[in-house]
Amino acid sequence: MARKSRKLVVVSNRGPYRHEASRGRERWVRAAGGLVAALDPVLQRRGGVWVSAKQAKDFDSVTIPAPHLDYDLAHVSLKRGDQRGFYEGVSNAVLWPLLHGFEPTIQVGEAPWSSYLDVNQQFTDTALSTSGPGDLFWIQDYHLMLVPALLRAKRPKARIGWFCHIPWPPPDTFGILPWREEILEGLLGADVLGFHLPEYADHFLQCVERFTTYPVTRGAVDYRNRKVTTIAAPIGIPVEELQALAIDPDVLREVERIKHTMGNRQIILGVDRLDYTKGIPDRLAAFERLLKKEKTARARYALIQVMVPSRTDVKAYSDLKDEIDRMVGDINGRYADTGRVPIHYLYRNLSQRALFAHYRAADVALVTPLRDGMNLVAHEYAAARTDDDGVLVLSEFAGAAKYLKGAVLVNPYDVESTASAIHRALTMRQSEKKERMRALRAEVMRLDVHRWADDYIRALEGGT
Ligand code: ADQ
Repeated sequence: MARKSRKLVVVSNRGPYRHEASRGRERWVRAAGGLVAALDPVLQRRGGVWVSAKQAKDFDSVTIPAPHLDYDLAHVSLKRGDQRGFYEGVSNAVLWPLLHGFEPTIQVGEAPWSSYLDVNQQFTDTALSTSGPGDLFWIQDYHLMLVPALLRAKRPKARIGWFCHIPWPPPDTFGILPWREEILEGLLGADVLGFHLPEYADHFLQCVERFTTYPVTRGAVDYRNRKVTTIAAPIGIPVEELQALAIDPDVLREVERIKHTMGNRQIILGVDRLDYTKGIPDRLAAFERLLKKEKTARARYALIQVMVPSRTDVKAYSDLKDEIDRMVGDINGRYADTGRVPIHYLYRNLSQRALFAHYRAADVALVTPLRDGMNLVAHEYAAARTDDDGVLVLSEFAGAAKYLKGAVLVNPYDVESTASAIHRALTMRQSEKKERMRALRAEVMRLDVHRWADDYIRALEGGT
């Protein structure tokens, strides 16, 4: 495959693959999550190197050629204390909730900021050692917001981009951070800062105006004789590859098996990384509401909730897992009949094939986060429905809601109206379903991830 001349150096906390070797056998396991789902196909097509933190079972070496990958992997080895302070203490306990606007849960005072600094420096060192002059740096997400300026200090002429996979809040929320100026200075080391929505980019620029003295004009910051541009670059999925997967004969056989297992009930599907931003308890409450108010619902509808474990060492996440377990048990206990339970609950990572069989089998997909940068499950569901069937019920607080016009939009905090929206989706006329799904699919195709990456990289290369 033809390679572009400038090497792409992607830098993110979590890498795309975990290398597992035990008893002489090697296995590469792809990480679940939106960032990897989007960037892996981009690097597979373009080549380059992906720098990420070493996971427990990864190789120690700096650059590893993985047999099935068209790009290299480079690892940063973090000390356990640094990993805990940077990842759990700052990134997960403070930055993640704050940037999503979950202010009351944030414990800023105790956060080990020095680990965040150290780890950002280590990522920078590895990125420098795996690259040469003229390469393009593309830093990902809120874990690494100081890397752009640290790279700039060593390579003043480099082209450096950063992409924010999650929302960016207004200044009143961002301003809670004691390190707000350091973070803004860190990011302003980049040439291009990308966000899913124009609204997030505007919020960022408002923060620059509020907390620094650098002038902002027409979407860009004048920063020490450089221009730092912000762009709205909505992420997508590799549509062609995923559409092909959705009509693979093995997948279609699995679709039949799933439908058969559910009897003649309509299937409602939820697919999420376990996270409090995804609104899973509120969704379960809405489903329960539906079971309660529609007398025949338990005979007609079933919910399949697939949840991939995430940040399992963090207390807020294990507490949430307990809450969800309890709710599922409670609802099933209340509404099950012998041989028929309302909620089928799968707590594990599914293969892409299995996931797509579920999308294809589902009459309704429930994507109801309380706040989400974009949400690629919404895109994947539409890509899977090459049959123009199925209805997407989508939270108005997901970035995807700004783009995916064929969805039924809901306020996930409003349990009653979410229950009504689910019911409406389940009983929608075929002609309306088709019309909505066609509109949805057209939009998902327009937002293809390869186009997202091409547009971003063009901006990063300076429009050349
Ligand atoms: P995430 O919060 O990880 O990403 P999202 O965009 O919803 O979220 O993507 C989740 C990905 O994980 C999807 O590709 C999905 O297929 C996969 N997945 C979920 N459950 C799974 C399971 N049980 N088994 C296997 N795979 C599973 C962050 C932001 C999002 C943003 C992305 C990309 O929070 O808002 O859309 O980055 O920028």
